[in-house]
Amino acid sequence: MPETRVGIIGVGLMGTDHAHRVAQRTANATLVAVSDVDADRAAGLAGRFDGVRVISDPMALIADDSVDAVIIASPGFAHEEQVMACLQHGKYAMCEKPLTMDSTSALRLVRAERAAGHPLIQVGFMRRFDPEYTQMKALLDSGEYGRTLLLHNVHRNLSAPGADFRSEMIVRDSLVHEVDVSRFLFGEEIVSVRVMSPAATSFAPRGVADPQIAIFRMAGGALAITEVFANSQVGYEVRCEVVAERGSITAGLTQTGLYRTTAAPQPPLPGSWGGEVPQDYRTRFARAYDLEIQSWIDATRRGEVLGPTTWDGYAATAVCTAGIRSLASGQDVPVELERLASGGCGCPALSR
Ligand code: ISE
Repeated sequence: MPETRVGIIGVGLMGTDHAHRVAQRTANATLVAVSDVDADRAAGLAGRFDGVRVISDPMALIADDSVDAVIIASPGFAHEEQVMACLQHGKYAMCEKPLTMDSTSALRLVRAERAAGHPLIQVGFMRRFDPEYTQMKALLDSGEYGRTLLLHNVHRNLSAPGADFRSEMIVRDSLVHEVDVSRFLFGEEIVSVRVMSPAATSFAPRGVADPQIAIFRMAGGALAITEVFANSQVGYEVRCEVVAERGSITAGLTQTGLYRTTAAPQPPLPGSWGGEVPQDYRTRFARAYDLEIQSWIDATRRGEVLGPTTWDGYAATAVCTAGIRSLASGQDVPVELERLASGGCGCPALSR
């Protein structure tokens, strides 16, 4: 079987990272085309590889006969139209989160995929592919830890990607990962959400609620608590601790790469120990992204979608839509999920 020919839409930080991944370390895949609103950026990236074309119109890239499968790494507001086009052309796609900007548009995609009768879309919740999160899920599912009671998540970024990264974006673009982690680990939907904001850091733009604390109530009654902090100034820190009846499991403790030194640069104490904090998600989750894209290619070649589905993308978006309302009101907000009959696109409500 020939290699799967991949086109990438949006070659900012994540799309560029995926381009290198597909071109250099994904088996059975070839990067053939890229598209970006910034034509120079697309051309500069394409020039780094042999045989990669720039197709400036993303719709033309999706329709192109030389493209078998598409990675959508454009901004969230462009996703609905681009995912819809992939469905219309019968192309497999890996769409970065958030699936869309609100639950109504995400539901349109779930319905369109089901109407097409065949699952085609995976959503880019890469934490599900991180070896520690995978192991945590397997341990919880083994039953040996008893019922899961609580989840504590920490999600810190060095600094927000831009001044337009407002309070709602922190929910929709950052917290959405822990929404998916909570659904994935518990294997349940989130029924209500409260998002609170302590006094904001002076490093956030005026009026931006940063950090935030989110509390999700799971369908079975458990709670998941997340600190999400866009401008922590330190680096990219993502940890998850799950508390069950017979023990706890933690992912993301940075215990590798520790140094002991008499000359630690910061703080300048003689004799200290520590380690490096990754500066962003591309480093912290490098392995998870590799496994995610390889798994997506492998599944695509078998004619399947194995990772997070449009339903997962829709459910996460619905929680974020409720979370944004809660941020404004300070109240618990129920999550409204459409009751769809299972089947149709063949995706279970909760995948993997
Ligand atoms: C970014 O878009 C990501 O998806 C990262 O994983 C997340 O940590 C970050 O906060 C988002 O801005």
